[in-house]
Amino acid sequence: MDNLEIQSNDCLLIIDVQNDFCAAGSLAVPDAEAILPFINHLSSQFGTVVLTQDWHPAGHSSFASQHAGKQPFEAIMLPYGEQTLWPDHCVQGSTGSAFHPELQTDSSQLIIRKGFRHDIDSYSAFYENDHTTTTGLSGYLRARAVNRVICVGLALDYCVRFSAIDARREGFEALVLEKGCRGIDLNRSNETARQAMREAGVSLI
Ligand code: VGL
Ligand code: ZN
Repeated sequence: MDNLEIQSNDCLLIIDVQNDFCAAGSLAVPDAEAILPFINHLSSQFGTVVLTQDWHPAGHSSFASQHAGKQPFEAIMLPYGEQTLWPDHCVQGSTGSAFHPELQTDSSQLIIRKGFRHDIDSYSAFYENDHTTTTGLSGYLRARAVNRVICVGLALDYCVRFSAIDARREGFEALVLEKGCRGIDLNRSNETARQAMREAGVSLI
């Protein structure tokens, strides 16, 4: 693959490739299925592969349906800061929360579920949106002597963005392979995300 030589202490982090973020899902990311062949080809080449799964209880606080008078994609203030509101999505155990049926999951060793606390959303694979509550992923990666985290998945401008930036914050090198990502792109958020990632020292390939 262009510009990337896979090393033994790399981790491939495959973010939220779930039905609800794909066509016919409740929070469909444009062109999401296009990333599947690329990700499947990549994952067979890494010694460490971690999947994340957005995993909300019904009635989660990030759902617009829980806030009177609010519509999806509006923002509100929660105790930990600003939170964008979403359509109900990735409810634990629902079809929408399952991995896309064409995602090859056999070569992964760990699934990090996130967003399972009713009152806190979690975009990043490392920290919930309060930027304090950890998912435990850094400890796992350190214990496996990982030093580079290579990110792909959905959505570029939310969960991929915050995961890659937190990987840097945790002292890992972080790369985002754009060919393996698609964004929601609310108010040009794809470009905002690219800028924020570059400023944090994430390499975009
Ligand atoms: C995501 C919005 C809400 C994502 C998850 O995976 O990027 N975006 N929940
Ligand atoms: Zn979510």
